[in-house]
Amino acid sequence: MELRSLYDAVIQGEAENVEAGVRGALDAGVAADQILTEALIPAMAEVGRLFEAQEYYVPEMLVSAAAMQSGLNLLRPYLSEGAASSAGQVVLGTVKGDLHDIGKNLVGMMMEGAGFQVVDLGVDVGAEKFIQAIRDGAQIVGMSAMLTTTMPGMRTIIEAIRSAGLRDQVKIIVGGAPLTSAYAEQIGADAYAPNASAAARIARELLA
Ligand code: B1M
Repeated sequence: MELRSLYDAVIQGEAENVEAGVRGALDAGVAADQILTEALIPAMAEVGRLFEAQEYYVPEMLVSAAAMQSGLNLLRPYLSEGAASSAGQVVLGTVKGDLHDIGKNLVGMMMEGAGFQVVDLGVDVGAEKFIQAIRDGAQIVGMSAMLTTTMPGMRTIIEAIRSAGLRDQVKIIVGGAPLTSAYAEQIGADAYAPNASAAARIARELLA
């Protein structure tokens, strides 16, 4: 299957075709990051456009997201390839009220690929769970938000980490489509990462 058909299969939410397409592309020697950046990620951007145009509704977005996730699962071993084991421990989560997890999952895979041990708290995560993870040894906190309504929750979490006396023990990276580096600075994060591979690179730099 060509990358164009894989792109279409994500938009149509055809998980089986996405899996077959990813396997076929890998077998044909296409690099995992090319599959990601030339088919899967642009397909989800198109799904977002269709949603805004009211051609897609939440159920279609969900089906496409599940198809994308099936493809990502197959890419995981390739994206995590060569991982050394101890760059540090990262705790990741999508903030309270927000259920988008594909970008966060991708960040987790790239972090694993960069040698980090990743503790993934999932979606809809509040301050308490991040704080516990820091107490359990996380050196980097990575927060994702995809909604303009949930991104202020990042500031709340950073303030709670500070109130718990833990702010100096961790580096905090934030990301997600509505975020900017100016916003990251404004809420007191250490860094903003525009994409998953930047997140992994920045995490390494912050701990260097
Ligand atoms: Co929703 N959704 N969604 N959605 N959804 C968006 C985000 C939206 C932009 C669509 C649109 O209108 N064009 C819009 C937000 C508008 C806004 O806030 N201004 C939106 C909306 C409105 C909603 C609902 C409110 C819809 C409704 O119910 N009426 C609802 C909210 C639910 C909730 O969270 N409480 C909702 C629901 C959903 C689904 C559940 C159906 C599904 C998510 C399923 C899932 O994630 N398991 C979904 C989807 C799929 C999308 C779009 C179409 C795709 C998101 C995605 O996975 N992209 C999205 C439109 C879009 O983004 N264009 C949209 C692919 C992914 C690889 O990219 O997540 O951006 P992304 O991650 C990137 C970077 O952002 C970055 O790295 C990744 C790439 O390398 N990154 C980080 C992300 N996190 C990072 C963390 C880091 C560093 C980098 O450091 C820690």
